[in-house]
Amino acid sequence: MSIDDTSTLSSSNKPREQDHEHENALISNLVDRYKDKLTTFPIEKGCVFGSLYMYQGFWYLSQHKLSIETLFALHETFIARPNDVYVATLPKSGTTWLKAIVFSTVNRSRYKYNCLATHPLRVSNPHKCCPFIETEFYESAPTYNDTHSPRIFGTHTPYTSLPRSIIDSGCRIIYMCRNPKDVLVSLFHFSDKVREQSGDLMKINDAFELFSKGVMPYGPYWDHVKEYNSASLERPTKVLFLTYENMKKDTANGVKRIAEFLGYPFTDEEVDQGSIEEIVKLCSFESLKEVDQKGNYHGVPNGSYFREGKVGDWTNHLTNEMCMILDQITKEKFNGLDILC
Ligand code: PAP
Repeated sequence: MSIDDTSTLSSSNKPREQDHEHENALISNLVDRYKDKLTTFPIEKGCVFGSLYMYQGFWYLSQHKLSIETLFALHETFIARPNDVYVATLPKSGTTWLKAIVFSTVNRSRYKYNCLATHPLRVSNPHKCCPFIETEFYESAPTYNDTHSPRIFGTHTPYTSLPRSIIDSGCRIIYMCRNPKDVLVSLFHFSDKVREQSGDLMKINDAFELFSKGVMPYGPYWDHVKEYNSASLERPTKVLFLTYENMKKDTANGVKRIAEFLGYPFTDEEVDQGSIEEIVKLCSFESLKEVDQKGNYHGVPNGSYFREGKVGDWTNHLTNEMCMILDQITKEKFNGLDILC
């Protein structure tokens, strides 16, 4: 299958039966390989797909594609290339949006805007355009990374636990963080969507309790954000630190910064032709949500990745007490750091 065949890609948004079987076989194999190692790790009830295990200070799912087992396997096998680009986030911090922006910015001369209808982001979820390092591991079908350079990957893995070659080969990493209260609310709704079929819905109080203890996939929230923030201060040409809130405030400026950081600055001619605005529009919440209606991504129900897409929706879901507690934790953990706007 050619990765540029958009008709095939469009249908590949829906996972095929044989893909599931292939993935399940690989997951079982890894679970079996690392099961003894896991017995020594702290374990907690998770809020999305089952239990979480603590490794190197962070919580991971198990028996899943984005899991502790996959991380171990990546540590053994993953080889980064110096020109790779990594989009790093905590879940629900704007991963899908950032992937879309990076993909369309880097590939803007490959996919011309006069062919917008066939642009990969008009037929596929951004997760399909920029696979997670963890899911790439399971892919049986080709991805854009097989034919495009630079390769663009997503990852939720904390900075210190990234496969060593990502740091050593000097790859560029773009990190986006989001206000913890919006992350909690977004995660809560996402987990409800995923749990809907089983009827095992979670209460916001329970989600809050877990989140404030740091228990979420790849959490604690504060430690994850702090690690990437400090890496961006130590290695500013290699790690760019962005916030969801600033991106919302001025998306065009964010796109410009990303392009410059990655070494793909917009020319004056491109700016005059409205190239930046085209990318902002192509990656807008409305545009990505419309494409998402056409199929689901890896079995997650339609619409799960595109709910409100706003700053401050926490005001509609969290009690005053919850907000005060989260604000206090954030103040203590981010003490003296210029992280959230
Ligand atoms: P993931 O980590 O599971 O991939 P991620 O994309 O990080 O999820 O987060 C989803 C959030 O980003 C959703 O937030 P909400 O629940 O508060 O609505 C989603 O709406 C938001 N989002 C997705 N695409 C965009 C976009 N283009 N612009 C702004 N927000 C977006």
